Amino acid sequence: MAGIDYTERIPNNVGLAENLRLQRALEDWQPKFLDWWRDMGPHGYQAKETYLRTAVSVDAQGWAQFGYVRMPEYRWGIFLAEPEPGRRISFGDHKGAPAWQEVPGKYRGVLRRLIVTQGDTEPASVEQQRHLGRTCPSLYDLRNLFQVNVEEGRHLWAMVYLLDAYFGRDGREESEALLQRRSGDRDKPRILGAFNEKTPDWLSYFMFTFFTDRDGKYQLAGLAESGFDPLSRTCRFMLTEEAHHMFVGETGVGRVVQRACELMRQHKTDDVRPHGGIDLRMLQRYLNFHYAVSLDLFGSEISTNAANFYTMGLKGRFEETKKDDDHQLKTATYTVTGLDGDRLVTREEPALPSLNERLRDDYIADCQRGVDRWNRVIKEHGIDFQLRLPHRAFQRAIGLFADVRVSPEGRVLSQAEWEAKKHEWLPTEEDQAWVESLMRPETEPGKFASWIAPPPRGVNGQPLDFEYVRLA
Ligand code: BYC
Repeated sequence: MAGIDYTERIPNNVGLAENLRLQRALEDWQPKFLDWWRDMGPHGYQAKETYLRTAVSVDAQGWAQFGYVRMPEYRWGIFLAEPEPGRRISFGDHKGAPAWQEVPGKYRGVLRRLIVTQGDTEPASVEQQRHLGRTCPSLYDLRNLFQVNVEEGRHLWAMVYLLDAYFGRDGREESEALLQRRSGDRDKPRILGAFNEKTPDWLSYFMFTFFTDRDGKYQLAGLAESGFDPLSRTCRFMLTEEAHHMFVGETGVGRVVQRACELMRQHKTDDVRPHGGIDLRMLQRYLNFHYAVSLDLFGSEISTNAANFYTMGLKGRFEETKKDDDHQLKTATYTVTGLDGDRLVTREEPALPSLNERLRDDYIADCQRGVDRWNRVIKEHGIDFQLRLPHRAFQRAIGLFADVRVSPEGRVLSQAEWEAKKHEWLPTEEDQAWVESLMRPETEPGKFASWIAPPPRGVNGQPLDFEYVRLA
């Protein structure tokens, strides 16, 4: 069961060969996916061989193998984590009942919406990143970008499988629509805000994979608790792949920090720009932007949707089964930050509608751990500077703080104060122009652009000067 059948047109461990209706639906969708990939996938590299990992089983150990692949020939497939025998729903109104193997009729619409929202982010991120190849800081980074891209493509397959297998005709229509919306398109945008922003350069990309892919981790973790067992199993396997995406973000930003520190020490200056680096204050502005956009992805602080998803047993908390409470939360409360006039205050709110905020809190703590690791690098260089996560109310577009201006320290500001200061807090046009000017491709094996330190080791035990992408 753990093995994946690669002799089939669509590799899978869901017994596709025995389900002809589903097989036909997916085989019909496959060429449309490939058309989308060719149009919207990594620009300029479709014919190049890249050293990629492909899932070969869903075991915790040894689930992937590495080899050269041209991206359009990547074996996108459908892989679910092993079933847990006798699994029961662990939260909400149906707590204790056997996990659903079919969609519960009364929750069909809500569940479909959740799956579509999740699915929509996957192709969106590929679209956002499609022009990055031509400015890669190294072949190592180029390969990591393409690894992330093909896996986001596979995550789209994961959601399309659920739609086609369990939602009949409207599921198939949603599968088509996932290939028709476009990141940033005025008429057919992607569903969630962050996925319509541009990822114009590699600094933005590393910030995106650190902050926005981490939202993916927390949302997938909530869906992995779902009472709808096929969703739970597919999300559990997606999380295995997701870990690499966050590795790319954390080490990517970490290497930019390291390079800035090296240049600061070497040239005894805070201004590393003349030496081809990205200075720490600019890095902080990029961090502020990506963090705020990613906080928005958790939805409103007080949300009846979130309460319903939970009560219905569709989306749980992070590590739901490890929590020691009644898993129904009807009388529980949760501390939520809100506004009282022009002051930020905390209040006890009913726990159920506060579940978005609770997941956001788990996420913030995780982000902080990453920022602490970057700050350790700065400290090790003897530099007196710390990167900081801005206040959760800073620069928000969704939820309680969408209509106020708040400083990174958490002070509510007048519009005039905001206008006077925002260039210190968010990437300026000058910053963007500087970062853009650094984006020159470095494609010689083992070489790295001026603004980023090499990683400590290569991919899968290969040396740093390995030919991770064959450009010839
Ligand atoms: N932008 O009660 P509310 C990933 C909508 S990332 C635009 O506040 P709710 C990945 C919301 O849809 C993980 N619209 O929020 C990362 C709702 O609209 P409807 C993606 C937004 O519903 C990197 C209305 O506002 N997965 O995997 O409690 C690379 C009121 O909603 C936004 C998921 O998100 C926004 N930021 O929670 C690749 C999991 N926020 O329905 C991949 C599935 C809210 O009234 N989604 N709205 O028309 C969910 O669990 C929930 O839909 C949300 C929102 C957490 C997103």
